[in-house]
Amino acid sequence: FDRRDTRLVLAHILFAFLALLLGGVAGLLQGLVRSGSITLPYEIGYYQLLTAHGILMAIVFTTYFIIGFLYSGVARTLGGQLLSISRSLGWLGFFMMTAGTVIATILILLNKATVLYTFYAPMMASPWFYVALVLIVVGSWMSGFGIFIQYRYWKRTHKAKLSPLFSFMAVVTMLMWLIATLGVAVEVLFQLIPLSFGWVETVNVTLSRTLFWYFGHPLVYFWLLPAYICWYVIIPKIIGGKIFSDALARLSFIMLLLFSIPVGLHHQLMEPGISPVWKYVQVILTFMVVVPSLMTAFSLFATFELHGRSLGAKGLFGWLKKLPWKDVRFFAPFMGMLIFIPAGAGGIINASDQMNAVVHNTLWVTGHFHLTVATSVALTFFGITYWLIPAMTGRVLTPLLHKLGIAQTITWLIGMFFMSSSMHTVGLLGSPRRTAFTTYQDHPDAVLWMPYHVVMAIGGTILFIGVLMIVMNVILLLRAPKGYTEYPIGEVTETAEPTPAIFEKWSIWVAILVVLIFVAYTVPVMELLNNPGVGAKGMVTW
Ligand code: HAS
Repeated sequence: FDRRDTRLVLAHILFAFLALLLGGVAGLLQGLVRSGSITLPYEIGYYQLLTAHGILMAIVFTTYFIIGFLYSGVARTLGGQLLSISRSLGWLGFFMMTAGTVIATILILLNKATVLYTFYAPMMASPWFYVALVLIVVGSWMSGFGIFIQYRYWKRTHKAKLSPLFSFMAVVTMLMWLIATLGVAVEVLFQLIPLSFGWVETVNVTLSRTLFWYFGHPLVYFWLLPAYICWYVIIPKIIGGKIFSDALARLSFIMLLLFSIPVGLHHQLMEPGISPVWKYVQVILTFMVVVPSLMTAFSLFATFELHGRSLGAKGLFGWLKKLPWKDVRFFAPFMGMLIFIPAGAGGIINASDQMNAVVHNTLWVTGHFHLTVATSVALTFFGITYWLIPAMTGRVLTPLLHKLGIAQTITWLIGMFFMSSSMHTVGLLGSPRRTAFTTYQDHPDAVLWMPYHVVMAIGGTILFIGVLMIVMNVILLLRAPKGYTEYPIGEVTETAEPTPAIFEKWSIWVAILVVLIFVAYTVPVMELLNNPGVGAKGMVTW
């Protein structure tokens, strides 16, 4: 790697882990408050810590890690180094996002932006918090443009050639991000900033939530797709196998691009003001977005099984024994995949209207996203870190680091088992999400929830140890002995069918996506704009 590229990638990855550490402290504390184990000093609020936890972990850790990882893979697969314009855009993005993150974090710590990571109206932060969000979003666009430019240049200089799978997937990820963030940009610029500066008296609250979820659902796929890049492209190489099918992998990414945006209303199924017909349409589209994940599962099983059988594995599950269990680069992401099976099943439950009525706004939902983003995605990102840092810095992943990494993964799984299973269970018993310690005047139902909350806090404490372990491992990786570590990029099996060129006809996919978005959103948004009953004044939270 070019040293200048290493610097850019490392800056993103290390900033991500700093955010994980700070977010972890906030997460631990809010978990202990929720279970009634501690009371906070200096008038620090539960919701304040919850906001810090959500923003630092779900937005900052993920976005920085993703951009760093994508830049590394784009540099590696598209010419060996970044174009100087792409690198400059990467740095511009980094500094804009960092300025935004620092301002937002300070405001949250000052209790002037206690609006949770889903910052829609009517809750209202200091206007500067929204300005900070603009910096974060526009900064991430700059990084996206850097990736697009590198890809365009490669395509122009390699006429009629299929782009490397990694770079294709990186482009899909950033394209989806760009189109999805338009919704939140409109919300911030036309609703939240005018409301918080006092330029308008009221805003249309349901519209604010709809614009947020137009962005909020693809946000979760923005986290997932880089994990899928690792599962499709990196893992086959690490286990010594091959990618099952390039065409299938690209098709699943195109489907994720098309169906991850016009589905935001499945977060608003229980909300009045939106007609059931449009909720129904978006639920159908939600079930469409499940299909590429099922294709991913199929492809991964095929990769594992074909590889195992090529090594002589016998019986239905004999291939499992041939997987490199002692290699943390495989072990951590594999555990992420395994957990994604129940996590995804939980998502399908959420998306089903009647069952959503049971789980919506309960701790079940919190359990769902701690399995998806905080386990499947986080463990995959940790698994990537173990080879990415040494590959970028010219160091080796020692046997000791493999062991420490596996210990970290197991700690994470144990913590998450306690935390997430009690969240799912107590959610089904009706315990609300996002509520500070309360027994609702000793109501028998609420008293019944308390033991689960204590188990959640125990799980959260184990997870915090997991955060400390991964941060320690990152430091050890930076100081590992000098040497060579491979950047693992898989090859496709010889028997796979050729990839149709249509997958790279971006204008077609973007046009279909725009049509789908208009179909899914035009009428509900028109209805909301014409509904005067949904205006509200901002609720100042500070
Ligand atoms: Fe979700 C709420 C529906 C996936 C994250 N979701 C959330 C929230 C977050 C989140 C953060 O419809 C809360 C937002 C908030 O604060 O209010 N979700 C879904 C559906 C899916 C889904 C249908 N969610 C995710 C992913 C996330 C994520 C991924 C983060 C990364 N979700 C919902 C709904 C709500 C929701 C409702 C709103 C709830 C409410 O009422 O508020 C699907 O995409 C899931 C599809 C996944 C699968 C699994 C495929 C399995 C694979 C692994 C293969 C394993 C192998 C290893 C090969 C079908 C690919 C096997 C080895 C062996 C040895 C067996």
